[in-house]
Amino acid sequence: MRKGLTARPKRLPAWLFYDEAGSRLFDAITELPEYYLTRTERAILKAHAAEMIAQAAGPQRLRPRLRILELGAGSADKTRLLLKAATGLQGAVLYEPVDVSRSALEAARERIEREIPSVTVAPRVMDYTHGDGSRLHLGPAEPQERRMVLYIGSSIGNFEPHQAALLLRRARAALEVGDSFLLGVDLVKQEEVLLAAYDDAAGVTAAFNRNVLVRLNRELDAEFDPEAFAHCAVWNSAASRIEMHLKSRVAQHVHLAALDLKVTFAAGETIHTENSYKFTPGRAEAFLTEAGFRAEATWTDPRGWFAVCLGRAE
Ligand code: AVJ
Repeated sequence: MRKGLTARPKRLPAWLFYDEAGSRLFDAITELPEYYLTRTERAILKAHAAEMIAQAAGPQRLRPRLRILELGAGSADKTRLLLKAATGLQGAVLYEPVDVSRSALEAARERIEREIPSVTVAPRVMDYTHGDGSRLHLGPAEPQERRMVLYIGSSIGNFEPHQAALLLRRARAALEVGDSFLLGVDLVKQEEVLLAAYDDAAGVTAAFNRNVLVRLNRELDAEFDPEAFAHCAVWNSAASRIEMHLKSRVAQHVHLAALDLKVTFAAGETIHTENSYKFTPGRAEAFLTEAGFRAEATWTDPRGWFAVCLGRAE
């Protein structure tokens, strides 16, 4: 936090959003009329879950048992569509949701085991995003099993392209030939649509953005006045990303007692809080290919707003 708040321009990491209040605000965002991402991806999964599962399992005569692991599972709401399809194909399913939030995982486990009794949920509290270059430990699979890794929700859009590439390579290194990786990405579209999704009329995304200041107040004894910062969403077309910033409405000093730090803001100065990369068609497939997967299939919605791609470890 010290590094980011003393940098120019100032910045904070995007994982900071997801404390308990922030996770609740994010869930509220997914239901906003402007936030098309979740709704669109859910419709794609609803229409094609059985196909996705069958494709991951491979040709009928070779069909191994799928073991499904999800990176950044959160509340795993959309995942239930895939799990239901998997139970339709093979009966019992082992599902391993990975997330940094223990509370989200426990809620997901409780709900899934109640709603789909043939799924066994084995949650793993783990930060899969760090440990550059180090191995991703997925644990052993049984010899007759094939892994399917889910990375949906366009979570990969929060990474810089080189970090996204590294994460996919780490995932590939943790898999065996024949395993698969399902990647969900948000696509480039009209600027007005993108901007509205990150600056909704009800102000939920603004509250989500300002919540990082509320969190710093609580966890680092800081004295931010969240209302002294305006929520800004910007489309950076050169970088193909939506950026979120907090813009100081006035010149001010903010003290962070736990860091023994006083941060100075000029009027209009910003803190960069998030990048959300948007992909052109074919880009997600290229990422998978560069990481050692064969891009086998892509499913999209009628408007072409979101894509779900299946990569096979080669
Ligand atoms: C969870 C990273 C997919 O980038 O759309 C939502 C987070 N930020 N509104 C996204 C987010 C602002 C979201 N991801």
